[in-house]
Amino acid sequence: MKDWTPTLADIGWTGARADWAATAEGTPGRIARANRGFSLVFTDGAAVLAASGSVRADTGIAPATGDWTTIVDVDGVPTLGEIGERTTTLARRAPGRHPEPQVLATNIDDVFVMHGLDRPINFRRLERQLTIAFASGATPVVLLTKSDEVRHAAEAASSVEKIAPGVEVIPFSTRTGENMDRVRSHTVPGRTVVLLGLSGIGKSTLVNELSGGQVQRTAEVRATDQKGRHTTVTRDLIPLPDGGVIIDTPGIREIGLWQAHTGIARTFAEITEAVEACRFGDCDHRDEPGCGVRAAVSDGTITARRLDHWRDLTAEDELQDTQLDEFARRAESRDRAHAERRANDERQAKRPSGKRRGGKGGSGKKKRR
Ligand SMILES: Nc1nc2c(ncn2[C@@H]2O[C@H](COP(=O)(O)OP(=O)(O)OP(=O)(O)O)[C@@H](O)[C@H]2O)c(=O)[nH]1
Ligand SMILES: [Mg+2]
Ligand SMILES: [Zn+2]
Repeated sequence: MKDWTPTLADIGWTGARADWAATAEGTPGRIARANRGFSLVFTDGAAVLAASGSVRADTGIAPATGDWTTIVDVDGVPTLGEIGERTTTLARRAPGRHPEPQVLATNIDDVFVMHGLDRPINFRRLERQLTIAFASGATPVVLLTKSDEVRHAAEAASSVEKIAPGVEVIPFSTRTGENMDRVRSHTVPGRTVVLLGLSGIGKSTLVNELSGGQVQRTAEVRATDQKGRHTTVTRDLIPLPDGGVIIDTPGIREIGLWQAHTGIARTFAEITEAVEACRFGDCDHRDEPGCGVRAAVSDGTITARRLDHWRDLTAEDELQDTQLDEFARRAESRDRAHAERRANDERQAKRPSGKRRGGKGGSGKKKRR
C-alpha cells in the first residue's frame, strides 16, 4: 500500500486529543480499518494490528474507522483500550429488521456526497445522503464526478445548488483536473473527509489522485448500464501526503436513516422554516387553517417534490423512534420482571419458616427458578 508510515500529525491529531490521550492508558492512535477480530491502527510512526473484540464486549460500542483509540498490551497482544469521544459520527441504519446503527466513519470534518455526472442526478438519493451527512455533525460538500464526460456540468451543479442551499457543490474531473483545487481545499492538514456515494462513481480514483499514487484499487463501470462493480469493500482511512485524511468507503445504494431528525431539518431548511409559521403546533400541513407550509408551496418557496420527500423521510424517522421506544419499553419490562423475581426470591430466602421446624424443609431451600 503506502511506502511511508504516518505520524500522529498526519492523521488529524489535535490539542484536544492530546489532552484526552494524556489521561488515557496506553499508546494513542487512530483506527484506519475496523474489523471484528483485529483492527488496523496508525500510531505515531507505526501501523499496528490490535485485537478489537474486548472493546465491543465491554462498552457495547463497535470500533469504527476514524476512531481515536489507545493500544494496551494484554498478555503480549496489542489490544484496543479506550475509544475516544467521537466529535462526529456518520451512520446509517444497519440493513435488517432491528433498528440499530451502522457507523460508517467517525471524527470527520466533511462528508463528500458524490454523484457521477455520467448518469442523471438522483435528487432523492442526494437528499437522503445529505440528511445523514448533516446528521453526522460534519459539513456536507457535494462532489459531481467525471465532469469531463459531459457538457452540462455547470448546469447540473446549479440544479443541485437549488436543492442544497448553503452546501458547496463542486463539479470536477480527475482526468482533466478541473476544479481539483477546490476539492483539495478540503483535504488539508488536521481535517478528515469521508467519501459517500454509489459504486463506480470514482471515489477510489479521487483517493489515488489526492495520494499521488495507487493506494486504492479502482475498476471500470459496466459498459451496459454504467453500474459499478463494488471494487472497494472496506472502509479505509488514508493519510494524504499533503496532510489531511480521507476515508474511502464501499459504494452503498441503500441508506436507511439513523436518528436523523436534525439532518432532515437542515436538508429541508425551507420546509423547517415554513413549519415555524404554522398556526398549530401539531399541524400536518394538509388542510389545517393557517398552514405555513402550504402557503410556502403556493408561493413557490417549497416544491411539491421536496415536500413529498420530506414527508417520507420524516415518517421513516418517526417510525424508527416508535420502534426504539418499543424496544426500550420491552427491555425495561424484562429488567423489571427480572428484578421482581430476584426480590421475591430474596424475601422467600429470608422468611423464618415454621415448616422447617416441623422438619419438612423450608421454602428457603426451595430451588430458585
Ligand atoms: N471520465 C472519468 N472517469 C473517471 C473519473 N474518476 C473515476 N473515473 C472512472 O470511474 C470508474 C470507477 O472508479 P472507482 O474509483 O473505482 O469508483 P468507486 O466509487 O471507488 O467504486 P466502488 O469502489 O465500487 O464503490 C473507473 O473506471 C475510473 O477510471 C473522472 O474524473 N472522469
Ligand atoms: Mg472504490
Ligand atoms: Zn402546517
